[in-house]
Amino acid sequence: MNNHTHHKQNLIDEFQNNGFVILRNLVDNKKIKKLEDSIKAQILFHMNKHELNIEGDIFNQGIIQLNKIRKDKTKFDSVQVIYNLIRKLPELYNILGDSNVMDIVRILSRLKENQSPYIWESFCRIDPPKDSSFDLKWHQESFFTLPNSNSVQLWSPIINNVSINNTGTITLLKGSSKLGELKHYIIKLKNYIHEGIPDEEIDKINLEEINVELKPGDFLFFDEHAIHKTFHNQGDKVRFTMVANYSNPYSENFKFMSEQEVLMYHKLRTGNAKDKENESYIQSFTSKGGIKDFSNLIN
Ligand SMILES: O=C(O)CCC(=O)C(=O)O
Ligand SMILES: [Fe+2]
Repeated sequence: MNNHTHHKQNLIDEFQNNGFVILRNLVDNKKIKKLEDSIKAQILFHMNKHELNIEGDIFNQGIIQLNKIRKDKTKFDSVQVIYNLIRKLPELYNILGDSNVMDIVRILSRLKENQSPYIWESFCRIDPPKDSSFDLKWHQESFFTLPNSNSVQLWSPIINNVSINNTGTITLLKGSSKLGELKHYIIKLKNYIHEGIPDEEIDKINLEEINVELKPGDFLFFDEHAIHKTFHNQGDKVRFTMVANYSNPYSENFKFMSEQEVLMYHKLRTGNAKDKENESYIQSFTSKGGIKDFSNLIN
């Protein structure tokens, strides 16, 4: 393994004690550069579409300008399109399936050498500066993934380094994975609703907050019970981060469920699922998903 003098047992111990591990320079820079180039081509294409000036800092200025246009709902939303395209890029899959990444995930998930994890979800977040639209509250990933899949979460920047002051970053409560799963609630934010742990509960826990600083090539892996949130980007560059969830299909209670079934399962077990005011929010998921009856289409 590259520069990782990390012995297998040390890595497991660190992961168990802290709830996360950081591996620096885990993936070959050429692979990262290929993904960046592929993203750059998309940004250029969309800047051209909106007749924006395409000189200078394409990654940052391009996204910042396209994000401004996005606020005008009458205009074509290029950021949304770029976002959806990036998550399906072969260059992204190439990194998420990289053999060094797989080695680490296998160790942390206790998979055997011939067993592979299942990628529950993967995407690349794009967080432009000073835009709080999609800020997340404290949460654990076990409330968003396949139940009983003992998953490991990957979080890693591309293009720009991430730190609390420059781009905002992910913050974890050290040792929080040992607490097991905490109750989540449907939390309504200004622009956005998501399931999370109320701040008052976090104050009671009183664990050290770790703000991770990473550069492209560095990878954070955390336990599905590690409590985390991302801090708002107060800087002047865009935060680009790869996010993936590796679940373990060899765990005892593993049961495959569709995306909609999983969303529903978690929403229904939130602490305030039964509140009248959350009824329509939950209903909006039921109507889209669930097990559909196609019997009327047969014969
Ligand atoms: O980057 C983000 O804002 C999302 C981070 C997160 O919650 C995760 O990767 O699990
Ligand atoms: Fe998360």
